[in-house]
Amino acid sequence: MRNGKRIISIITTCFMVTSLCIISPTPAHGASNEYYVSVNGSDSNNGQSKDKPYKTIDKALGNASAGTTIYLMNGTYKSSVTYKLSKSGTSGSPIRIMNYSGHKPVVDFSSQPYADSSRGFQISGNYWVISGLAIQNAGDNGIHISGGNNRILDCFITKCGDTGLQMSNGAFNNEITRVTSTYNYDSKTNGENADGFAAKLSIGSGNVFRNCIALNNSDDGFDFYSAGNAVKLYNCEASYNGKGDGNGQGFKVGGNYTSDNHYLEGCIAIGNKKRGYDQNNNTGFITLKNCTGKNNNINFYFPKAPKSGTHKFSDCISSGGAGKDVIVGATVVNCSFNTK
Ligand SMILES: [Ca+2]
Ligand SMILES: [Ca+2]
Ligand SMILES: [Ca+2]
Repeated sequence: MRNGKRIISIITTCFMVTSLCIISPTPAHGASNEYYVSVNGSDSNNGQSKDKPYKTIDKALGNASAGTTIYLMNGTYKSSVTYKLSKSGTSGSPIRIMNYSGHKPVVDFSSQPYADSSRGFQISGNYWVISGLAIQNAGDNGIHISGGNNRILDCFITKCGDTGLQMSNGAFNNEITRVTSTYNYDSKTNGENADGFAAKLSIGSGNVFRNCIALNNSDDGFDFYSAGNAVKLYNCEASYNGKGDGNGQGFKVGGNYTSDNHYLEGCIAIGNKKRGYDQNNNTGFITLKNCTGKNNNINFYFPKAPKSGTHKFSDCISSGGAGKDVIVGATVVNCSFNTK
C-alpha cells in the first residue's frame, strides 16, 4: 500500500504541476514580439493579433527588435521605398518577416524608380529571416544583402530591374534556401546586368545557396564575379538565362581574376544562352560534384588551370550543347564531358 500511496502522490503532484501550467499566464497570442500586417489593417491598431493588424510593413519594422516576428497576411503590399533592414537580431533571436501560415503575401515595388538605389529589401544588418514572400518589380535588386547571418527561405523573386537577390560589400554567412529568382531584367541596359542570384563584388565567407532556382533571367543564373571568397551551392538550378545583351551563363563561377574556391554539388544548368558552368577567369579551383549541364551553348567551360591545385570534377554529366566542353587543370572522376 505504501507503494500505491506513493504512486498516487506522484500522480497528484504531476496533475497539480500540469494544472499550474494550464492556468499560469502563457504569453498571449501576439505578444509584443509578434506583429501582424494586413492590407486591410490599420497602423493605428496595436498590430499584435491577426484581428488587429497593422496596414504597413514599415509600421511593423519600426517596432521590430531582436526576437520580433512580423507576419504578413494575404494581399499585395506596395512600396515605393526600400525596406532598409539595418537593425540586427541575434543568433538566438533573429528578426523575422514571414508569411502568416498558409498565406501568400506579395511585396510589390513597381512604383519605385528604375535606379540602382531602388532595392526592395536592403539588409545591412545581421540575423534577419525573410521567408514565404513573393517580391517583385523592384527598381534594382529584389533583395540586397551586405550584412551577415541572414536567412532567406521559400521566397519567389521576379521582374526586378537588376539581379533578383544579390550579396555584395562583405556579406557573410548568409544562407539562401528554396528561393526562385526569375524574369529579372535590366531594361535600360538591355539585360546585361540582371542575374537570378549574385554573390559578387567582394563578399565575405560562409555564404550558401541551397535548392535555389534561377530561371529566365536576362544576364546570368548565378554570378560570382570578383567574389573574393568561396560560395557553396547545393542542388541549385540555372536554366534558360541570357536575353538581350545578357551574358547568359548558368553558373558564372568567377571573374576579375580573384581566387575563389567555389563548391557546387548536385546542381543543374539547362539551356543557358552561353555556358552552363563558366570559369570566367577565376584563378582558384572549382569543385563540381554530381553536376549536370544540358543543352547550353557549351555545358562546361574551364579553359585555365587554377593557380595552385586542380579543379575537382566528379560524377558530372554533359549532355547536348552546340560546342564542346573545355576542361583544363582538373582532376576528373567519373564524368561524361564532351571534350573530343
Ligand atoms: Ca542596377
Ligand atoms: Ca553581364
Ligand atoms: Ca552577371
